[in-house]
Amino acid sequence: MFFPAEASPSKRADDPLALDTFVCEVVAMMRMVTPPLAPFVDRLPLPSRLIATEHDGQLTVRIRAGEHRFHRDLPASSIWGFEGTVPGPLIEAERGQPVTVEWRNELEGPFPVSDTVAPQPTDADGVPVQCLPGLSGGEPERHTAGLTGHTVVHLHGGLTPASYDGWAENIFAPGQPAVFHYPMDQRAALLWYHDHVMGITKFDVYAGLAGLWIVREDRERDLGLPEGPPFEVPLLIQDRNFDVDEQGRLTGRLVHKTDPEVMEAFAPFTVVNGKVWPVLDVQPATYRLRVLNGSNARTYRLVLLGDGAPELERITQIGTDHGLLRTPVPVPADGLLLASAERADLLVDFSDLAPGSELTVLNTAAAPFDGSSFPVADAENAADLESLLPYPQVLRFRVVGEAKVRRPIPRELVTDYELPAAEALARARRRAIALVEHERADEPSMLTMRELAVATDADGGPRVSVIDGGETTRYRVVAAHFEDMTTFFPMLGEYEVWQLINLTGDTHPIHLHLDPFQILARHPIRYEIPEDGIGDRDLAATITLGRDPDDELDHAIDENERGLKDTIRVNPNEIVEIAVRFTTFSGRYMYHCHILEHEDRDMMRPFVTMAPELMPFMA
Ligand SMILES: [Cu+2]
Repeated sequence: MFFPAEASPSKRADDPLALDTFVCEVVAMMRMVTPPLAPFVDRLPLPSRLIATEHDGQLTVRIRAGEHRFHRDLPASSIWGFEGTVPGPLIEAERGQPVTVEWRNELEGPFPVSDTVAPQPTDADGVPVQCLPGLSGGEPERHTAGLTGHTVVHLHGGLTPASYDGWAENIFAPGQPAVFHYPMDQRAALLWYHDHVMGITKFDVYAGLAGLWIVREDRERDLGLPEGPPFEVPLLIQDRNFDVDEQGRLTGRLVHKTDPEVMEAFAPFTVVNGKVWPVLDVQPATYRLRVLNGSNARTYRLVLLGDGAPELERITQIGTDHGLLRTPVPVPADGLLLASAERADLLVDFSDLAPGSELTVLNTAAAPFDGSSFPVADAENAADLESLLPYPQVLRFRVVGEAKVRRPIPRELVTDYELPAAEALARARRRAIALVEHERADEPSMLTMRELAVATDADGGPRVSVIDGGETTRYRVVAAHFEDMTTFFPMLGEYEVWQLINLTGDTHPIHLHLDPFQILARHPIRYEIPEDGIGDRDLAATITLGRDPDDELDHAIDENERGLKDTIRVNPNEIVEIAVRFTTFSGRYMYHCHILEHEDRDMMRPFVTMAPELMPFMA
């Protein structure tokens, strides 16, 4: 039985009103604990493989409408997908061997997702509407229904020339040709490709426009790491919701639902490689799992349980966003955190397990995610409606067969990166970006980035003051919205330090296009924003380095974050410092929050990478 922590009967017994509320909550929970779909009955599907070297590096991927069954007991859903499938094909490339993809847009309407804003955040029983299927009284948004299939493809994690990076405004209507060249001059890693259209990425990705892309190289083969089936398994994790008919039966139609209090869509059903709560038969052996969180907004904290007890020690993490870590690391003690767009390369040891053994992956992360922890020992009780986590189930492994193949895990994986030297950082250009939520009357908040520049005494207007011990730095806002003037012109080959200052209550996964970066620090902060301190362009705030006494987050850097990252979680009450260096391509790129509802509502900004020789000619 899952009781929400605050609904314990003992707290309420002497207060009849509270007892009423408690009974309601229990009734609501009872309704929720039996999922409307049976978990762990569908086999985990594996995406079809498209191996670039088998096609001389020349690929054609059709982008088209299709039908997809998310669960054996659901009717087929209409989707938009690469090759008409969910997820799209798994593209496999070799380091140093360029790949050309003709992204052939053959989309046709109608748009396959019902988008709605429910009129109330909870239903009559007090259940948050985002935990429930159906439109919850919301009207289908007509502008979304009218989408006709404009798209542009971004290869997330790709070191791609700007012309082929999928700039959000350079879009292709159905029938318009898009041939993109990917040099693949980059480390082996799990990348992913997805739609990136300005303002509607949240709908197009939700409709199905996402797929995995693996870059391979001999260095990994030399380490004896599993490659391909059956021992290497890609896992694309997303959350989805579906409509219901008048009898309350699930229809299979995809629903993107937000509500007046939560502008992100957190859907109740977890889908892995396109199936709700699937099961994978595994041999007693070591498996390599290539995991991506491809959800719009949901963060997962993945926990592995056998017989109800955590078995995280079976998992060794060997890689992150841009490939292998220097050495293998255990996953964090309370589970593997993956915010939207983060990846993990995992070795999981099933070799000592008897046939018939089962291990279950659960999610313990609340939504919206704010960095809060959840005890791993309590993972079976993670279901919590208020946390928009009605069903923690993700995936089950079932052991079959007798063969035992345990692979030794190399103690050293790679040596091709290290933290930049202190002297390079000391002379590095520093940039500061505040993440703010601008509340608006009668419409959803705008999540924005405020690019900051050090203010001089002559500058008027509001200020952002950052107090570090006895030293105060004062900033002014130089850019607020996506279409504002570009202010970041990093020079190729030179390190910069970017400070991401979170002045909101949520964790934001911040993604930089092009080269990977490394995390340097997470500094706890406390801050004050005066009333009306967040205007359309302005920002006034006083930020003090040091922990707020009420702040329960540890602001630690996890071991698995010390690799080459392209997406980093910036928690509430913290400044994340990253070392950024662009190395290859000059051009206009973007950085943004990877919560798609945030990215589409202005949490995105451009930067232009510059060849140093051209700088003298910049006006
Ligand atoms: Cu965000």
